[in-house]
Formats: sequence, structure tokens, C-alpha cells
Amino acid sequence: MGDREFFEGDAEIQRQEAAAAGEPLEPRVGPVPKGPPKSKPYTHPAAGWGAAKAVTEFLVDEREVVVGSLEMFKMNQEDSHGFDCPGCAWPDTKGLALDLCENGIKHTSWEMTGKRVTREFFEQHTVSELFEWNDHDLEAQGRLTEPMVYDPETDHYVPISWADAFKLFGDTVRALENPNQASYYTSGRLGNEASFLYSLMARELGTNNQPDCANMCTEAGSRAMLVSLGTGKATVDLKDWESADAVFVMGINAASNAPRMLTPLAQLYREGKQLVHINPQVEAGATRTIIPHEILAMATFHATPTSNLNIQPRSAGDMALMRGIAKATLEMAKTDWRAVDGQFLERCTSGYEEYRRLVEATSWDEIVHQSGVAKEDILKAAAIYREADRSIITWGLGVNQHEHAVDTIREIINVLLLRGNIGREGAGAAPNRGHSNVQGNRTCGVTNAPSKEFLDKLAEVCGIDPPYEEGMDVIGTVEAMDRGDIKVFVGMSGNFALSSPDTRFTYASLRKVDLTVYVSTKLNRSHIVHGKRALILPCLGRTEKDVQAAGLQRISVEDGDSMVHLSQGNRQPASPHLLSEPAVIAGLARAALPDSGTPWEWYVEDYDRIRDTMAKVLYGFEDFNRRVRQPMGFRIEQPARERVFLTPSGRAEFSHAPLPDVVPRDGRLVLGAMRSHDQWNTTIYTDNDRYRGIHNLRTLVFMNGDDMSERGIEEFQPTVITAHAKDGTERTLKGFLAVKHDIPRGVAAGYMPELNQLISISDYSAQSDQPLMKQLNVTIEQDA
Ligand SMILES: Nc1nc2c(c(=O)[nH]1)N[C@H]1C(S)=C(S)[C@@H](COP(=O)(O)OP(=O)(O)OC[C@H]3O[C@@H](n4cnc5c(=O)[nH]c(N)nc54)[C@H](O)[C@@H]3O)O[C@H]1N2
Ligand SMILES: Nc1nc2c(c(=O)[nH]1)N[C@H]1C(S)=C(S)[C@@H](COP(=O)(O)OP(=O)(O)OC[C@H]3O[C@@H](n4cnc5c(=O)[nH]c(N)nc54)[C@H](O)[C@@H]3O)O[C@H]1N2
Ligand SMILES: [Mo]
Repeated sequence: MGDREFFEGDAEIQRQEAAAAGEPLEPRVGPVPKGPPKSKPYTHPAAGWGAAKAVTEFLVDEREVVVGSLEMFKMNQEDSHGFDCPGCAWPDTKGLALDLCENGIKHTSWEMTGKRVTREFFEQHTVSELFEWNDHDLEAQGRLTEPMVYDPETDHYVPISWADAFKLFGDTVRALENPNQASYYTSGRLGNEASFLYSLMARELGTNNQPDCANMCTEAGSRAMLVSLGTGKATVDLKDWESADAVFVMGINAASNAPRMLTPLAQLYREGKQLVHINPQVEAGATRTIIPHEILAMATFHATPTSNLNIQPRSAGDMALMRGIAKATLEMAKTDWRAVDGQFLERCTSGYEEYRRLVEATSWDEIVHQSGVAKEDILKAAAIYREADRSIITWGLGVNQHEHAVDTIREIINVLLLRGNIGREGAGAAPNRGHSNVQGNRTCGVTNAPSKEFLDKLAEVCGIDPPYEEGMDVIGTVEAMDRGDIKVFVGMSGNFALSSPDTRFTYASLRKVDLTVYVSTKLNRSHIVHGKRALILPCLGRTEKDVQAAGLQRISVEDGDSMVHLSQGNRQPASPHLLSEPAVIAGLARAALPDSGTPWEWYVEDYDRIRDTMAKVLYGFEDFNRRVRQPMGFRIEQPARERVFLTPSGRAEFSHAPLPDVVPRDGRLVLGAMRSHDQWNTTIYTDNDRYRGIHNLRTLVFMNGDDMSERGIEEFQPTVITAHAKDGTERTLKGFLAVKHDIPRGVAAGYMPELNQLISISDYSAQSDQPLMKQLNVTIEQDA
């Protein structure tokens, strides 16, 4: 944990003072800072030498220099004998020998670390003591090595055999009054085969309580696209990215969270194509980049711009902005009939006339006010949209995590439909995914709201009697734990305690559960904030060899472009006691369902057998085992890409939602919780955020300079942030330092998961059920 110096106004001092005064504050998340906080605008291109240096320092810290660098060449390879980078869901590039990025390397070596958490470690530290550690230090202990069970007598985790661990789970589940007293969480780390088995187990047990990380991430986009286009997935693939004339990037910090997107962006720029970034902040990916695999560019510091136009709307101003682009396009169409695609509108869409009237009835004043963007800039974006024959709109969490996200994404689709930009080469809708297999988890059955069609097929092929009523999502699960309605919680990967909203409420709810079971690679908060009884089950990571009875196994994953391909680990497992995720699931399932007719053990012997069953159940997976072995795998057909719209009308549906009022009032601001450059969700590498120019600080709030002076707040001065929840409750955070940033007035930003303490469990979108992680209604004052 290390000694540390304290700096004036730093949140750690506040925390310790509060603790001394008896206030129960949560431990900090990031590591102990190595020096005083600094903020200096970043003026270099994204990627390039800064990234190379960061990687080297990181590998040295993780003692992975040599092995690490060799291992990287096996990432994202076309021949399917390498492993899929767990860093993000960006599709792999055909023929690119070195298709990787700084953050993918960090993420992978975090798994490949030489450090280990052993039984001696747990013997040395009680769980109450570990609770006081920060999250960085918990994970930094290295890889988990054997199954552990919580002993309430001593407050230590102690070793348990796999057989006894499975038995504890099985006995507890079989003693439940009803199967809906258990909830089975997944984060998008799980491969397709494990996802299929895991959701099959839950349904055979009789529940659809299958919360997943998508409930906090990409749910809004999937729901919007399903209603508008009859598919929940991207209508574009990498080839389309290469042939677009214009790309609109909305609410994505690409340089940090989807770095491989910078390559097509820079290439398009060089070809004279147009790139428009829509984001309250001008992120590093919206300036210029050094393409990571271009050795010459690295050597000569030759950066390529990645933007033609940056638009900084207010938080949640995106829908009004899209309405503005639609209005300008329709105004152009009065004299320029090619501004809209009349033939496509007539043949393939429904509700166009009504949308046109709605757009006409929305005044420019309202559009400008609600978007926070000058009309002149909206017209510039509209002109780019009109000039481009083929446009792609891609969006991320900056669009998904708001109250009106579904309406906003449907408005994005409306704009695409106007010019026939769906189902054509180089054009389409591209929701940016998060976890590397979050899309595949859903495809393979993980969801709390499965379709009847899917369940019927599952019943027929697997001979089970699945439940048909909807199960609980993330919010529903936390609330049910609080009521005492959930007695068993399984976290299959991820870090539910820390990634969920309303940290203190979530912690208190988890502590009411009878048994929590975590299947993980690294020690994290969810092991420390546990149920009355608790298991930590350590599993293989994606970089490791998975050997079963039939030999070396491969798993499959699906990227954001619906490409399904194989992933194979090549390293020795971190410990001989680790099991693969499918093997853990089979063990849990057999213990809970001793008479099950599902051949759990037989499946685990050879994952081809799981895939053969999946081929019979899942849409688009025919001949799975053969097709997935092709170079680059196969693409699950997206009907909307071929202009087949699986909507009730058989056409793409325009939406007709009124613009919501998103302008903050009474001195309030809209606060969003996002990622720094040096973190992977709840995994915090350092407390730097290089591209935003921040060093040694995570407990901060970025603000507009005028908003700061109006409140008498100075740079690095501690603040009091109060969040006003929809249910009337308030949550307060003290000691987060204000940092002046290029961000519109009325908008503030900070980091997840620290800010999750401010999000009430009641603050979720009525449209998507997603927590409002980017739209907190807050007051910010100086901490006097
Ligand atoms: N290195 C790294 N890579 C990752 C992750 C990671 O933590 N680290 N996480 C993975 C996961 S699970 C996900 S889901 C993705 C997340 O990737 P992103 O979608 O990039 O996620 P965030 O960093 O949360 O925030 C994105 C952006 O939203 C902008 N924003 C906030 N409010 C608004 C708004 O109202 N309108 C618009 N237009 N923009 C807004 C912010 O300024 C910020 O640039 O990344 C994945 N990849
Ligand atoms: N305020 C706020 N909160 C947010 C967000 C936000 O933008 N703002 N973003 C939300 C989003 S988009 C997401 S996706 C969620 C993420 O939430 P989660 O997916 O729950 O969290 P992660 O931090 O990705 O999980 C990290 C843990 O995964 C485990 N792990 C890593 N690799 C493996 C593996 O191969 N197998 C297994 N079994 N375990 C593994 C490790 O033990 C590690 O500690 O957070 C959400 N929370
Ligand atoms: Mo995510």
C-alpha cells in the first residue's frame, strides 16, 4: 500500500477526517498518488510515443516486459490460434499483423501478471482489513489461485476444495423456496460457450434473473434499434467503415476506450472524408493520432488529424442536435430533391410524413436551446451529412447512459433513414460496444428478458422447461437483495459491487444475501463486500491454455460487427487449481441440479459439443463449428444490413418523440461519470488521465471555468457535490477537487466508479432501465 504524502484539500484527507469523526465513508478506488495533482493540457497526438512509453512503464511495473511483448503478437490474429483481446469489442482487422493498442496491452498484461494471491495472503489479512484497501491495491495483488470460502468466525477467507465449493452452492440453491431467489450476473468477459451454459443453467433452475453489464452499458441502443430497425446490432462492418464518406462519432472517448477506431478514422481523413465529433469534451481521439502500427509514422512523429468538425453539445443535447440536422436536411430537400432518399423513404420506411411534420413543428430556437449548439454549427454538420453519399453514425456511453437515450438513438436512426443510410455499403448505425464479448453474451442467451421464440427453441433442443416470465436486471437485483428477496447471488466475471450505482446501498444489499459466489481472475471489491457466506472461485483468463479431456480448447466471441471468431490462450495457467469458466459452470450446475439430463460434464470435455448444441438453438449459428474455424470466423447475418426490417410493419420505423427538456436549472449542473485513460472499468491502473492532462488525481470534477468562478471555486479546490435524485433523496460527496476543463457551461464530469456513490438506485431511465450514469442532477459548491 505504501506511504504517502498528503496534499492540501485532497480527498484522502477528507476521508480520514470523516472516518475519525465516525462517518462511514467508502475506501478510495484509485491507488495512492505518487505526487501532488497536476493538470496541464495535453498537446500531443493520440497513440504514438506517449502510448509506447506508457506501455513500457506498465510492463516493467507488472514484471512482464519480455513475455508480455512476445505474447502481444498473438493477439487478434486472423488464423484463430491467438486470443481475442479482452480490451474492447472493436472488430479485428484482416491482414493487420499488429492490431493492438496501448490499452489492450495494459489490459492483457494485467491478466498475465506474475503476481499471485495465495492462501497465505488471505491468512495474513482479515476481510475487514481488506475493506480498507483501495481497489487498485486489491487487484494489484495479482491472480487468484485457488477456491476460497469466507469464514465468519475469523473474518478470513480460507481454502475450500472445488467439490465442497460446488456442494455449498448446490445445497443453498436447492434449499430455496423458489428459483427466483437467486440472481446470476455476467459481465461481458465471458465467452460464447460459457454464456450459453450459464444462461442454460439459470433457466434449467427456473429463473430469468440474469442481470448483465449491458444493463448499465448498451441496453438503450439495443432497444432503440430493435424498434426502429428490427435488429439490436450494428448494421455496418469494418468494410463499411473503410468506404464511408462521413463518420459522426457521438459520446465516445475513442483514444482511450476504443483505440483501434482511430485507425479507420485517420485513414478516412487522409482520403478526404469527413469526420464529425459530437461530445461535450474534445477528446484526444477528436484531434489527431499516430496510427499505432505505422512504424514510419512512429519514427517521424507524423500525426494524422482525426476530425473535421467538433461540436460540443450540452449533456443530453444530442437528440436536439440530431433533430436540427434533420430539420436542415428537410429544408434543403425543398429545393434539392437529392437531400433525402425519396425512393428509400417510400419503399422501406414507415412514419416519414409524421416525422417530417414533427421536425417542421420543432423551432430552431428550441433546437438551439436544448442542444446547446449554435445554429451555424448545426448547419455545418448538416452540410457534411448532405454532401456525403454514405454516412455512418457511431455512438457510445455519452449517448446510452441518459434518461432519454432510447428516443435519442431512435432520432439518430431517423436522421440515417432520411438519406437512406441503412443497408448500404459505407453507411449505417454503429453502436460502440464495451466489454469484448458483451454482444456475444446476449446473442448466446444471457438476458433477463428472453424472447418466447428463443425459449421455445431452448426447450425443444435442450429438453428443459424454461421460465417465460421476465427476470431481474441489475437495478432489480439490487433492490430485491435489499428487500431480502434474493438469497443467492452469482457474479460470473465482473465487479458487481463497484460497477453498480448507489455504492452504499448496493454494498448494504449485497451484505443481506445468504450466499455470494464470485467467479473471477483477480481480487476485487465484490469479494470483500459479500453475503453472509461467500465463495471466490478463480478461473482461467483468456490468455491461458484451456485443456480438457479432448485436448486444448478454444472459445468463441462476437465483436461489435457481429463477427464470431475463435480465441485460444497459449500461456500456462496462473495456477494449477484454476478451472475454465465452462468447467466452473458445469460444476455449479451439477451440484444444484443433480438429476439434470443436460450432459454438463460431457460438454466440458470438448467445447465443440457445446457449439453443436448452440448451432441448433441460436439464430444464425448453423454449422457453427465449421464456420467459426474459417479465417476471421463468420458474420451473423444482420437482416437490416440487407434492408430486411424485422419490425411489425416490415419497414424501418421513424420515431416521433418530442424533444425532452434537458437544460439544468436553479444553478444545477449535469454530472457524468466516465473512464480515465488509465483504467478499465473498475480496474484502475494509475491515477493519471494522460489525454486530459491529469496526473495523480482521480477524485476530481471537471468544470467549465465560468461555472467555477460563479461558485467561487478555484483550480484544485475541494468541492461538495450534492446529487438530487428523482426520488427526492440526496447524496453528497466531499473533497473532490475542481479542475478547469474545456466543457460547456452546466456540464461537469468525473470518473466512474468513484462517482457511483452519487447515483441513487432510483435514478434510472424509464426507457432503457439503465442507471443515469451520465446525467446526474447536481449542485457543486466549494468546500468551505
Ligand atoms: N481502456 C479502456 N477501454 C474500455 C473501457 C475502459 O474502461 N478502459 N471500458 C469498456 C466498456 S465496458 C465500455 S462500455 C466502453 C466505454 O467507452 P465510452 O463510451 O468512451 O465511455 P466513457 O468514458 O464512459 O464516456 C464516453 C464519453 O461520453 C461523453 N459524454 C458524456 N455525456 C455526453 C452527452 O450528453 N453527449 C455526448 N455526445 N457525449 C457525452 C464524455 O465526454 C466521454 O467522452 O469502453 C470499453 N473499452
Ligand atoms: N458511474 C458509472 N458506472 C458504470 C459505468 C459508467 O460509465 N459510469 N459503466 C458501466 C459499464 S458500461 C459497465 S460494462 C460496467 C462494468 O462492470 P463489470 O463488468 O462488472 O466490471 P469490470 O470492472 O469490468 O470487472 C472487473 C473484474 O472482472 C474480473 N475478470 C477479469 N477478467 C476475467 C475473466 O476472464 N473471467 C472472469 N470470470 N473474470 C474476469 C476480474 O476479477 C476483475 O476484477 O460498469 C458500469 N458502471
Ligand atoms: Mo460497458
